[in-house]
Amino acid sequence: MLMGMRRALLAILICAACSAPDAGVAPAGEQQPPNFVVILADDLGYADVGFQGLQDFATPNIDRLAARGVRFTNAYVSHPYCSPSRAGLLTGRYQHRFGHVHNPKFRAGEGLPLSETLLPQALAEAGYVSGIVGKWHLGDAPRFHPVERGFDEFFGLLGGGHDYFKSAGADAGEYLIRLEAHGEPVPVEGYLTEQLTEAALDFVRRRAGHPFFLYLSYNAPHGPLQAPPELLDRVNSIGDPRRQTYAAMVTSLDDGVGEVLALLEELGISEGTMVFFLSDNGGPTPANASDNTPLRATKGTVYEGGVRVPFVLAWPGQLPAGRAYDAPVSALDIFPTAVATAGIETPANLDGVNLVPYLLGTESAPPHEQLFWHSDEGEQFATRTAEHKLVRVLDREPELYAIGQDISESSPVSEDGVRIRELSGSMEAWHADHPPPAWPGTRGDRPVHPNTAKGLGADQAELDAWMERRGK
Ligand SMILES: [Ca+2]
Repeated sequence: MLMGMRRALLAILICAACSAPDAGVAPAGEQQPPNFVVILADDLGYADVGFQGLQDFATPNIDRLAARGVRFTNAYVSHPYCSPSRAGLLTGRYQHRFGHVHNPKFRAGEGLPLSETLLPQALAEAGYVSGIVGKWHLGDAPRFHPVERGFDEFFGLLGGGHDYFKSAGADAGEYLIRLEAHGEPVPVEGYLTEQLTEAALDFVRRRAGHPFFLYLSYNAPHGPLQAPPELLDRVNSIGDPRRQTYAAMVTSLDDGVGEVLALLEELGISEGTMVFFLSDNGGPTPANASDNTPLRATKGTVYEGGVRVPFVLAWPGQLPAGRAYDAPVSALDIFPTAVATAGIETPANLDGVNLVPYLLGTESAPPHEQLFWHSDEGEQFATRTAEHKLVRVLDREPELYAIGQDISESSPVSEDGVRIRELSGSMEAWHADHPPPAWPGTRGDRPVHPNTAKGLGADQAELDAWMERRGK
C-alpha cells in the first residue's frame, strides 16, 4: 500500500514537473492522471451532513466519501452566495479580481467575464474531457454558455435555481424554463435531483477510460422546498414540515453521491478519481430550513455561517483516508489542486494552492496565511488568519474574533486595536486594485464604492474616506 502510494506519487511529481501541453495523458503502462469529480451542493447547511454532526436525518454516502478521504475542518468558499462563489471555484481566483461580485440576472447578458480561464479549459490542455451536470449560474447568454467555457457537455439549468418537478417552454422564467441536455431543451422528468444524478452517471459511463472532469453541480437543497412523497417518507421522523422537506432534498443529493461512488467502484476507477464535495455557500437557514450550527449567521453574510462549508477531498490510495485537516483551505484551491495533479503547469495568477503536498505532509506550513471576503451587496468585508477573523460590516464597529477558539464568532476581542488595524490594512490592500463590478447588483440604495464609480480611478484618500464611512 505504502509502496504503491510512493510509486504513484513519484509519477505525479514527475508529471507535475512537465509543462508540455499533453503532459497529463500518460503513455500506456504509466500512471494515468486521475479523473476529477467536483460535487457541489447548493445552500447546504454547515451542520447538515453526518460528519459535521447532523442529528435528525442521515447522509451515509457523503459520510462514506469523507471516510475515504480528507475532511477539512476550516474550509471556505470565496463568496457567501451562489454565482460569485462558483466563479471563484472554477477559476481558482478571487472573483473580485474580475468584477464577478454579483449574481448574474437572468436574460440580462451578464456572466463570468470572458477574460478568465476556467478549470475545464485548463484541463483540456492535458486531454481531459469535461462535463457539467446541474446548475451553471455563470451567465445564460450564448457567449457565457458552459460549452463556450471549456466544458464538452452540459446537462442542466443555466440559471440560479429550478423547480424540482416541472418545466415550461422557452419563454418561461428562470426557475421554470426547460433544462438543456447536450444542446436540446428537455423537460424536468420525475424529480430533478434524481434526473441530474442519472445524467452524471451517464457521463461517467460514457467517458470512463479517458481522463475526465465531472462538475456535478446540484441545485439542491436550494429553494424551492420540494420533494416527492417517497423521499419525504424516508425522513418522516422530522416533525417540522419545512425541515422534513429540506431533509428529503438532501437525502436525494446524498443518494446521488452514493450512486456516483458506486459507479466509480463498479468501473474500477475509484482509486483513479479525485472527488471533491462541498457547498457553494452556507445555509440560508430561514429560507430552506438548513442548519449552520455552531456557526453565526447565514448565506449572504461574511460571518462563518455564510462562507464556511463542509468540504471533503477523497482520492483513495493516494491521499490519507478518514483524516481531518485543520488549516484553513478554500474552494479556490480546487483549480490548482486539479491542474497540478493533472501535470499541467499551474497558472501564476491563481489565489488557490495545490492542496496535495499539504495533505501528504510534504508541506507543513498552512496553505493560506490569510483569506479574504468582500460581499458588495451586503457591504461586508472579512479576513481570517489561523488565529483571527476580522469582520467589517457597513456602519458597524469592526469585529475581531479569536476564530481558532471562537468558531461561533460570539465574543469579539475588540480591545485589540493593533490587530484590527493590521487586518484592516491588509484587507484594504487586497481590495484596492479590484475592478468595479462587471455588472450592477440588485441593491439600489447602497452607497457606491469609489472604485465602482470611477473604475480603478479612486485614489487612496477616497478609499480611506470610504473605509471611514463604513465605520472603524
Ligand atoms: Ca448557493
